[in-house]
Amino acid sequence: MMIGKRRGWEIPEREATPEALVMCRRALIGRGPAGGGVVAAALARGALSNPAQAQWRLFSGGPVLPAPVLKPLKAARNDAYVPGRDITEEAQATSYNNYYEFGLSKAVAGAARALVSDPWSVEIAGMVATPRKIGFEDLLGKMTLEERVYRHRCVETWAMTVPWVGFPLAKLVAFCEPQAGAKYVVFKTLADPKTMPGLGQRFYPWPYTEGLTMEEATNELTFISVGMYGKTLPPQNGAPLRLTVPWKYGFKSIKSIVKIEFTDKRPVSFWEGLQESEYGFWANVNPAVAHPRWSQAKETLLGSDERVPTKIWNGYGDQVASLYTGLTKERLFV
Ligand SMILES: Nc1nc2c(c(=O)[nH]1)N[C@H]1C(S)=C(S)[C@@H](COP(=O)(O)O)O[C@H]1N2
Ligand SMILES: [Mo]
Repeated sequence: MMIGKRRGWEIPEREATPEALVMCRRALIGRGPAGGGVVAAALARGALSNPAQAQWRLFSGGPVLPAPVLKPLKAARNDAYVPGRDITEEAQATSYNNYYEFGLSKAVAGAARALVSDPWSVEIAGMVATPRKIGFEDLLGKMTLEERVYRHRCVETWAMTVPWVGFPLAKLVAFCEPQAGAKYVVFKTLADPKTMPGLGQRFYPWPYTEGLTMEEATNELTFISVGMYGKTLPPQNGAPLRLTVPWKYGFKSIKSIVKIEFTDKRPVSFWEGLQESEYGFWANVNPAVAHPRWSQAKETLLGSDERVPTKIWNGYGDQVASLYTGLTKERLFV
């Protein structure tokens, strides 16, 4: 029997089947060689047992790059947000990741070192007073940083608790000066085929895209993270800036943002575009609503064997439940 702490990457497969697995299989069957040709060929050779593994092997063939130097990024902790559970060990939160642009494995940290996050700029587009680009350092200069400890819940049923450093998205929205008619904020991740091997997998609707309503985006909880554990973000966690939406499943928390667009049309998110029946636009955490492949009743805390009950809105109902009153026709969960 195993005693003591389980490392994040040792979570049993049955509890953490990659989100991508079914997508891959679908792509292989549905679109044949056009979509997953290389993977299909490897499978045909009997070299690999499943598509996710196959892709990871293909992705991980590159040279080992040096670890990035993270800068200290201290900010006062905002004590209004009490996580109610222990902070996850930094080594866990930075080594068990989802970042499909760099591979389907949880061990993408090495591959993600190829990400060039300096220099970086963010495009502000769509229904705003003045469409423009802003450099990451310039943007930081306009924001006041704080630390917030939030719970994170992935639909694959693992969870973590992280001290993020950043600023409320509401501040960035105000800086963007959206027009009165804007209803949604859309975010896009960098899509660089030279550094991101996942982009070779064309059946994925790159770039990774996510969206929130203006009400969600300006809720006090919604956060832009630029650091974690008192340092700048490591590439695998979405350097140099990523969204953190703690009451929604983790896939809404889009990494390495290069574009923020305001629109009056609801966007189609990355996972929604792949498999609408499994991943809706709203994706709010609810233990009572199962994902077709995983019950959402419980979660495993990274670094432990513990399975703990999941809370509706991931425990953030006081701040966000009111956002959804009246939306009775919408599929608010998964
Ligand atoms: N661009 C991009 N953002 C992404 C993902 C991704 O694959 N690509 N994965 C999402 C998922 S499914 C989760 S659970 C979280 C994981 O964040 P972490 O690796 O920092 O824990 O990032 C989200 N943001
Ligand atoms: Mo996730």
